[in-house]
Amino acid sequence: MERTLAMIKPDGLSGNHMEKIKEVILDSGFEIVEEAVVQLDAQRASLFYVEHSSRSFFDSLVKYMTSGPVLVMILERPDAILHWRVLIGPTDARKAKTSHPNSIRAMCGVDSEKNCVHGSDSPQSAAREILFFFGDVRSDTVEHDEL
Ligand code: YYY
Ligand code: MG
Repeated sequence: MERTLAMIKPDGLSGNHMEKIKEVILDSGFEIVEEAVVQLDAQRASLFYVEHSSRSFFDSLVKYMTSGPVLVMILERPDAILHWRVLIGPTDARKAKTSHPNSIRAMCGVDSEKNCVHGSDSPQSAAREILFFFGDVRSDTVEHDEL
């Protein structure tokens, strides 16, 4: 089993795409282990995307990510990280609409900034991003073993 961090970004929530996205998630064999609605402030959004802090789009990205609440989820299934990345499609939603028409970003994204959803891109970023939003989440088995 593997876990990844998925997020429905502000335009995804305000555009009422949540139900459809959750349907895709469950139909694709993921379990939603944890979920939370979070309002990011500029400091938290900047920290989440710190690897992009020198990019020209950064200020605009932070503004977008703080424009409304997001839904963060821990998703679990075999090969969760890669599987979720494939489902969401390319970063630029305009490109997704032509090259990956069945992807989530094609379905509900707008462009390379307002792309509706996020997914961790590696085991390292999944661990970091799950910790970022949910703290030290452990499986029931681990907790049981520690008793
Ligand atoms: O992982 P992914 O979200 O597909 O793309 P990244 O290259 O990691 O960029 C993170 C985030 O930054 C992207 O989801 C939107 C924003 N962004 C942007 O606003 N403009 C770009 N040209 C590239 C990325
Ligand atoms: Mg990325």
